[in-house]
Amino acid sequence: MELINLRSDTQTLPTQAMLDAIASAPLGDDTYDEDPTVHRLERLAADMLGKEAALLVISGNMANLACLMAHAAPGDEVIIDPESHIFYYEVGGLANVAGLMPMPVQSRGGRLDPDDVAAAVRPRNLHYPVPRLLCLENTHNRSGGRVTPLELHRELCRTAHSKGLAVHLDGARIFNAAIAAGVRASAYAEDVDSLMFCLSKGLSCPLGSMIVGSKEFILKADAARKRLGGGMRQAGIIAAAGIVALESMVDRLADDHATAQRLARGLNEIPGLSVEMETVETNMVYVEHTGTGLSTSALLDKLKAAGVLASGRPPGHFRFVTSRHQDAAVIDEALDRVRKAVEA
Ligand code: TLP
Repeated sequence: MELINLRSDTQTLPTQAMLDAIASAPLGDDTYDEDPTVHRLERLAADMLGKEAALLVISGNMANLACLMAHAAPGDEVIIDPESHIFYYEVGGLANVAGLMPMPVQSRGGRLDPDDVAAAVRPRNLHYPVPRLLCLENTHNRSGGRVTPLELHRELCRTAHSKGLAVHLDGARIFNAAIAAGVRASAYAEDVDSLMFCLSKGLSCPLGSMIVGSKEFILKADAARKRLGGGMRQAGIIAAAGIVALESMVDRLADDHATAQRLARGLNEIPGLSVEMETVETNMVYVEHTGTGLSTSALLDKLKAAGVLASGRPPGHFRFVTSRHQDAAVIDEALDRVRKAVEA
């Protein structure tokens, strides 16, 4: 029995077109700024997002960290949602590598309230760290891949800028957000000072993330990347797959949203499981399983034994993420296996 892997879109494998592009990419030393394939990818990414410049980074985690370091100095304050990936899942790099002070502001359904953000920016006072940055995340992972509508996003940026803060957007899945919102990804990039997105999630690259911003900002992010040990040499082998992703894998993300809907509807028909349909806006499905009476880890073990992989979100929840590896037939097979596992 082949496992159906719905743990994350980070688990996607490169396409044949990517492997072919990797094999034939012209290469050079990127630290000398001489890799032509990296140049092509960085130009393409900057143009697609409507920014002056772009930088290829090895991971989303490093890209976020390099942006934090480029925006703020140790001791500065960052307004950030405690449910954001940067706060929750990046090993505290914000504090222990960038040396920044988090000022947590809770989002609801992945959406920050501009009034909460404004209230969190304290006036200058000898006792306070200097607030420098607002971090946003779209789509928002821990709320189930939810989308911040463009109008709200713009208002948050206006609020931050009016208080003298820069804005960084963790747009690991910005193309999912843009497709769901029915706008171009560049509309979300327009008002932020930096945006990072991942080539390695639904876009299916084996690795790589992009930072986009002004030329001046990208120079600072480049220095931060180097300081973090992320300077690369013949990085064109990564960039070649990234070019294929940006040229041919973006529009198909809509298919992953459709399969997530199909999956969510089917899960709601399985006794003991429930999905709030309004939270399923992109390719993630957060499932409440308290009705099964099982702990999250016990349920995950059962699902695995039945041939389906999920990620735990205890207490009482697990997560499925759809990708190009699951069409409607695979989703139906997954639902069948989940039903049998839960009923057993
Ligand atoms: N998210 C992963 C895990 O780390 C949780 C996943 O499976 O969803 N920003 C956001 C919003 C992300 O979801 C992720 C990865 C990252 C940044 C980090 O990207 P990588 O894994 O490339 O460092």
